[in-house]
Amino acid sequence: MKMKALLLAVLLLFIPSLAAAEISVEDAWVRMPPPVADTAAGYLTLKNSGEKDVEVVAVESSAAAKPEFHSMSMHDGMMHMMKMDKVVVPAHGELRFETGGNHLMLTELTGTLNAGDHVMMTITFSDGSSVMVHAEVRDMRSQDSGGYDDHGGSHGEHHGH
Ligand SMILES: [Cu+2]
Repeated sequence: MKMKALLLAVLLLFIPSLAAAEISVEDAWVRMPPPVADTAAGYLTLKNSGEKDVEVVAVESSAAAKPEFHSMSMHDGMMHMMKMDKVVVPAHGELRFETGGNHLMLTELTGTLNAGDHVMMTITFSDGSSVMVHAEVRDMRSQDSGGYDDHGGSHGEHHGH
């Protein structure tokens, strides 16, 4: 038994650390979409405590057929969003998806999302490891400032201040 334990300990020294072990997920939530919408925006921060950049290759969720990471940019005074081709969490750094900026887009929702629901997502990295994310659905209608916002045009009436 002792030999086995020793062997295992030696083997573990040579296993490269998986991306999933280096990544932590914080502040994950989804904006409650209006009832007729088939998309919802999600936000989260990915933190990388490792020595290497970590690339996200896939995101999956039972709540949406096609979750995507979107970037926001300003062109000619208009906000545009695009699917991100590369999603990289820098070594000893973080990647934020937050309101008014880059975001997670749950497209082709599979059902309705209500405040307090939990959306489960799986984020997979280029080494094949993955993390589970629980994002709570929040009703932000009373807090929307009415400024430009991801999908501002598609999320119903604004209750401005
Ligand atoms: Cu988007």
